[in-house]
Amino acid sequence: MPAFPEINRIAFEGPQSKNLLAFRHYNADEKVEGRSMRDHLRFSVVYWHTFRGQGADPFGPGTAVRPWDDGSNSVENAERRARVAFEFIEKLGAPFYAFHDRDVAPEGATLAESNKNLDAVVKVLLEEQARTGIRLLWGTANLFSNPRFMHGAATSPNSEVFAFAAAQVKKALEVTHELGGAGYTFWGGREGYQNLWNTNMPRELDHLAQFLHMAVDYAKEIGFKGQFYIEPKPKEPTKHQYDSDAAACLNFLRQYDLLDHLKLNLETNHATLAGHTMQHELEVAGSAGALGTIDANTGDLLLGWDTDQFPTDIYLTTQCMLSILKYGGLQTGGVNFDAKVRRESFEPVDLFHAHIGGMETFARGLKIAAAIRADGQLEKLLQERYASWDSGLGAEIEAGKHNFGSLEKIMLAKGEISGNRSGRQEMLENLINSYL
Ligand code: XLS
Ligand code: NI
Ligand code: NI
Repeated sequence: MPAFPEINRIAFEGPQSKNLLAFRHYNADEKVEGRSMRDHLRFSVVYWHTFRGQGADPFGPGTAVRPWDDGSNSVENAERRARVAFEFIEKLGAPFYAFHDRDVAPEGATLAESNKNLDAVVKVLLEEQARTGIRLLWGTANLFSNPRFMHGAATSPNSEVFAFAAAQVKKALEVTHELGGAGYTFWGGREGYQNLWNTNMPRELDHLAQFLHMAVDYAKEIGFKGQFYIEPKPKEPTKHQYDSDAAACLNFLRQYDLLDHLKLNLETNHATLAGHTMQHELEVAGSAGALGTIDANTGDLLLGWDTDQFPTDIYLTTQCMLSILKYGGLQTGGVNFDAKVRRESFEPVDLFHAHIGGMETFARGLKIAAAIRADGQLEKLLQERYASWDSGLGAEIEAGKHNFGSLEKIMLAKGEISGNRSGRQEMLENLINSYL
């Protein structure tokens, strides 16, 4: 029996449509800059929010109505839920999904039992992938919910916790490989500290790096060729997470010789929690050649935590897509909706409205970004701003033909610079608005 009997495959009906269960802008086959929107955006649905989120908050229990879910921790319930997940993703028309090991299958009393539960559900996932053609964007292991991870996983002061986490990631990698996953993500849920008086930071960082190297080695061993990602987030649940932002992650990866093996999975709400914009994070990752994939959501700037709302702001998605296109587009990565419906949107159909909104907002961002690029005015103005580096003194400096002594000589002779140009910030902001 279908879980969403009254909903058909969400169709592209064009900008004139008034149907709120249709796409007006996301037309999967339409080409933008020579690539289909499907391939540019590589939309992905997350299992944890969409199929496990109940809408609970610190002040009250979940509100979500999910008739297919009996609320039990049985493998049977998990298998049924997996079929429903694929019905949803197929009707939505998203080509990918992502999950944590413990989202899809219940944790058992022992590691062996947990692995067995996971294998049972993975069988269903394999069948559903084959039936629908939907693929796994990335897998990951939940190393933060179970109380054993209270002090962290790879950064726990308890070496047995490190070992348990290693065993769990080993299995998650095998499963991701079996499902043909395009990637594997590490989000350091509790890899940080609550209190520096009880924390040996350098030792914890060494352990985290060792852990990631073990993962890279094991991927090689089993022939998993998917892309590894590290997902920055500054805090929550810990007071400080080591992977706090793109720059901190890059520094860590470089220090521990991991830069060749991991790219970044950037999430909008994590960027804002870190005091940055998503555009900033994309530029930091992109300029280092480490822009891998994005967790598409948005926070509420009036609230101080990770609200993980669906993106609805076209200005934001335009910025995202401009940076993504600039750095060569998404390859192994995708636009992964790490987002949840709010507690008051408790009906199954709200899951469709939420995802349709996110997809539409990104589709518009993509088209606007492509229009900005095609027009070329922004690029031209940017080039002009740096024109002093294109010839004469600037070109000589870039070519390494100068030192402090030679530059001092030039400036002593000139006495003062010839003058600066306006940054034209308001004009550029107006220019961007003219495309929206
Ligand atoms: C939590 C993170 C998490 C990761 C996957 O804030 O966004 O959901 O994406 O572990
Ligand atoms: Ni995320
Ligand atoms: Ni998040």
